[in-house]
Formats: sequence, structure tokens, C-alpha cells
Amino acid sequence: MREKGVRLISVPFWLGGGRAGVEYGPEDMMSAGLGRQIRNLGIRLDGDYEVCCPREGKLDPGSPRIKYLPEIKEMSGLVGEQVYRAVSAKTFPIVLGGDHSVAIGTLAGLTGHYNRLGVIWFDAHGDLNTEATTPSGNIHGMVLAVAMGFSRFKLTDIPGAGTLINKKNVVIIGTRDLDPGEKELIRSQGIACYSMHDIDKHGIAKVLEEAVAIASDGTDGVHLSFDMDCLDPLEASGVGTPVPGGLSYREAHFAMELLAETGKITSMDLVEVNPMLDHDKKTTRLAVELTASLLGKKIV
Ligand code: B3U
Ligand code: MN
Ligand code: MN
Repeated sequence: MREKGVRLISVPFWLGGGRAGVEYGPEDMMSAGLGRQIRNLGIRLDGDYEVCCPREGKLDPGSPRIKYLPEIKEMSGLVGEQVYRAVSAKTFPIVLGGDHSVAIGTLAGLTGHYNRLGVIWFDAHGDLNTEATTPSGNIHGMVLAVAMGFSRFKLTDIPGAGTLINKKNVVIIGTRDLDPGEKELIRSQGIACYSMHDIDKHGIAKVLEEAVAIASDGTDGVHLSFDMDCLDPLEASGVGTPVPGGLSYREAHFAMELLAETGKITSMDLVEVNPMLDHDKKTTRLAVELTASLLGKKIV
């Protein structure tokens, strides 16, 4: 990591979650010292870019299944371009959301570069809804289905994207709020999903060990997508859809520390910090600290 350098890519986008405020996430994480933390670790900060994405959209009454789809496609193409450039320049891209739909752009850019990409997805939710099962029409709840090609709108619809993500290399961690259609997809497709029940039962270290094995099996890159709502709302209440019973402060840090030790993670996105709901700035601060842990910050 020290040789590689990190490139920060800010994506102030909220239309995928349908709730404003999350577009201020990148700005807040930068003000909380994300760049400084990275440099303090002795890591070169190879640029910090802001993607100029749509800030407002029009709801199309003709296609109600995915809200703001044209704006989402536009944002994803722009994010993909920056991410592709970052990995081509051999830096480690960190994409700052925004709602979780920004990961469609991240994955588009990454699959343009990597032949076979593994994905580790921390989330309270499955993000596995399709046009047929979404209860909200918000694409942030569909991103993994889009990435693996289970929905009609697919990752490969974004210019510059490579192949779809192989379901064999996807792992979801921290779930506790899955919709019926998502449970069905997990079962029928055999997608690796470690719920909070699994974490309680086996411990976060064991779960991470298995997750890394799955995501790195036959892949040439492993992407970490970190939805801050995977944390317990006691630790991180500044997210759009908090769900009780999530990861503790130490479980989340320990997970990042374990990932750092493996040296296998090649990119990251950090999403769903909503500064308008984060009144004590605790969620933003934690997001910054967790990134530092992933980049190798040690307690001792
Ligand atoms: N599963 C629900 C809710 C949701 C998904 N992701 C978030 N919330 N953050 C949906 O709308 O798909
Ligand atoms: Mn999510
Ligand atoms: Mn979520």
C-alpha cells in the first residue's frame, strides 16, 4: 500500500437511496481528516477527485421500478472512468459515497481492469433486490443483483464495464434485514451471506477468514464495499436506514485490521454516511477510523 498510494474519489450522489443528505458524506469525511489520516500512515495520497454527478433528478412515471435510472447510469459511467484511471495508475481507489449505488460505478471501473473480481460487501441489507422484488424502487437496495446480472438493468449496461461479477466470489457480511426476494436469491443462487447470527455464532475472525477465501478464489482483485449501516446504530446512527443489532465498534475495526493483514484488498468504497442524520459526527469519524484500520493502522 505504501508504494501504491491511495486515490480518493468523492461521489456526492443521493438519488440511488432516495434520501437527501448522503451527498454531503464525502465532504464530511474529508473534513474529518481522512486525507490526513492516510498521510499519517506514511501512505502517499495520489490525488483526491470529485465526480461531478447529477445532484437532482426527475422521477419518470413511465419506469417506476428503478427510480432515477438515467441519473444513476450517468453517475456510474463517470465514477467508473475515475476508478478505471486510478487502478490503471496502480493506485488504491477509495470511493466515498454517497448512497450505495455509487458502487455500480466503482464496479464498472474495476471490472474494466480486473479479469475476475471478488467482492466483500459489508451491509445490514442484502442489496440483492431486482426490478421484480424491490419494495422501494431505490437502486441502492439492488446493487449486488445488478453487479451479478440478476436484474434486467445490469452492470454491463455501463460503458467501460467488463464482465459481470461471478457469484462464486461474492460475500455479504453483517445482514439482518433481508427482503423475501433477497432471501430466495441467496438460497437459489448459493450466494455466501454471513448474517449477524453467523457472526454471533462463529465470531468475526472466522467469518472474515472464510470471506477472504471466497472472494480471492481465482480472482485477480478483491473489492471491499463498506456500507456504514452494517454497524450497530449505537455506533453509527448517521445512516439512511439504520437497523438494530449490527456490528460493534471493535468487530468492525477488527474486521478491517484482519483484511489489512491479508494484503488482499485492492479497492474500497465507503458509503451511506448521511451528515444530516449524523448529529454528533460519530458516524463520519468512525468511517474515517475504519478506513485507517483497513489501510494498516495498528493499535500497538
Ligand atoms: N431492502 C430495502 C431497504 C434498503 C436496502 N438498502 C438500504 N435500505 N440501505 C430496499 O429498498 O431494497
Ligand atoms: Mn448497501
Ligand atoms: Mn445497507
